[in-house]
Amino acid sequence: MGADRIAEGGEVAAAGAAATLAPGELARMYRYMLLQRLAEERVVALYYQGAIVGACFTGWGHEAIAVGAASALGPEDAAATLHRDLGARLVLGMPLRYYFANFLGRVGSPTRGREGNLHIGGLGPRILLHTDYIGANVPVAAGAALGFVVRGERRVAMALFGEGTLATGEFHEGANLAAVLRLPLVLVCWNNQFAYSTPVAREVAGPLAERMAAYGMHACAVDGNDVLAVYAAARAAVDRAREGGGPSFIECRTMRVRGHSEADDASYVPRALIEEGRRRDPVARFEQYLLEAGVLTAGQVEAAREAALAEVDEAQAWAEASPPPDPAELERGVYCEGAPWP
Ligand SMILES: Cc1ncc(C[n+]2csc(CCOP(=O)(O)OP(=O)(O)O)c2C)c(N)n1
Repeated sequence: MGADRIAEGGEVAAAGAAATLAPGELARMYRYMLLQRLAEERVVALYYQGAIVGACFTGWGHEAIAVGAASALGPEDAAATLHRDLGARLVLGMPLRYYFANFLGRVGSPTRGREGNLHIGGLGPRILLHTDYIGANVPVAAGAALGFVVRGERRVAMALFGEGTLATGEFHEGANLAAVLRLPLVLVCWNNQFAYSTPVAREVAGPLAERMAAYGMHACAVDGNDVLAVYAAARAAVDRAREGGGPSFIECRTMRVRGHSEADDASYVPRALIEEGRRRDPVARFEQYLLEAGVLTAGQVEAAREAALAEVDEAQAWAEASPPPDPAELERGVYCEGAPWP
């Protein structure tokens, strides 16, 4: 099966997507991209103030991928997200309050303040538990897709992950199983050029989409900084999966414009690459598109930004009002409480 390629930049697909989306849906995608950006800017500021108890990761520059991909899912579909996918979780219904409570280590988070990072579970049926072990969220999502098929549900599972995932054994097992069983699975890869400090050419030989087409699944590459291109590719893949057409792989090309975490200055990345990535900022690009296409006025853009900032303020204040965990609770939830069997 040859790679079902979308032209570099995904302009044609993006234009098609824009035509099918109502202005309200475009504005909704913009709102989630703004929320991810502003919430992460706030958490980075809190990190440098010493208020964050763990490591600080962001999906800065990945907003188009997280929001574009998740927006293509139906109301019953599920996704296995990772550390650059805050926007996807928000689209799928995670309250922003949980994001702040988890980073601030407060009991209001689903981890009850015992995880100062992004490993938040218990977020309802649409968001699969964050699997920190790189590669492992692909077989988890493939298993969810298999469960949907076995139960006769017309649901689709999605996994989002970095290109570093393609160098793991778990990725191969999950992708292969999905291709062989033609599972309703959509693999969304954010190729941000580096897996921590390893450049993509040292992780995977050859174009990613060609490799994935050889697994026996549909594969394409899109501009990951263009939310409409990501949405168009994801929407086609979700529709195909739901109709029994099997799994798809979407390479979303982008650039990691910060370190792996805030503890990393990314000194191993050529500055020109980072600067070029920042020039292609997905939030600014979508904002410009919405203005030029007459979807939003400058006043509406400003209002959207103020509303998103107010949501961020509210979520942070809610988390700060939540107490830190009681040390007596340390072992709660670690081991099985009560007998799970009769
Ligand atoms: C199996 C495994 N090895 C190492 C790590 C530590 N680790 C977390 S993220 C990461 C880099 C992953 O690269 P990529 O998926 O390309 O995403 P990036 O974080 O570079 O954007 C590493 C090595 C891990 N979580 N799991």
